[in-house]
Amino acid sequence: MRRILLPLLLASAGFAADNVRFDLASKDGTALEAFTVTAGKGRVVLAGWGPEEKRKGYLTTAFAIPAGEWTEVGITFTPAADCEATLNLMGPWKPKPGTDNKELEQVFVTWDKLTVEGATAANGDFEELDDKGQPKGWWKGGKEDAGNKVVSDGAKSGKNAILAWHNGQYAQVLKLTGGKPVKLSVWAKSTVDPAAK
Ligand SMILES: [Ca+2]
Repeated sequence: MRRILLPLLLASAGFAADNVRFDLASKDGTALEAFTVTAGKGRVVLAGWGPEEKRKGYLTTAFAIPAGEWTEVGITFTPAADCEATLNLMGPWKPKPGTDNKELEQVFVTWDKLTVEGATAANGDFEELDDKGQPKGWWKGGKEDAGNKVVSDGAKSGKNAILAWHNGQYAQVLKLTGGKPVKLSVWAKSTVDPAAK
């Protein structure tokens, strides 16, 4: 039994130092099953919050990547039925000390080069911008001054990438086919050393 438990405990300790996160949630609570990490050091689990009936359709990830290096992170999963799911490129939930979890640190993540197998993602490279300078096919979440934005310096591919955090995301809706595995890969960069968290 100990041989099984020890690696689990170590994995759990690594999770506490995460600096990258994206979420994927089916709109109607359709189950997202057989999920596992395919790239990067991290984990994917069902949400432990929100309405009980929707948790089986809500995947949340946590990865620990080296600061300042573009790193591929990814997961695979299979939707139980046809559904639409919202992909949220964001950042880890990190409350500011002494705020009773009401205020969060802005742990920013730069994102680029999203590729999806088994479904179609729009503008995964963030190269197509609309007349407001926002990436086509994505919507910008959070308050107007949240600080999430397109960045044109040091992208992983092409010219543009996006900067996001927990309360300032970029999201898009993916149409998924029941029983068809989806493999999602995206590149992330963090300015925060995972060991510093
Ligand atoms: Ca790009």
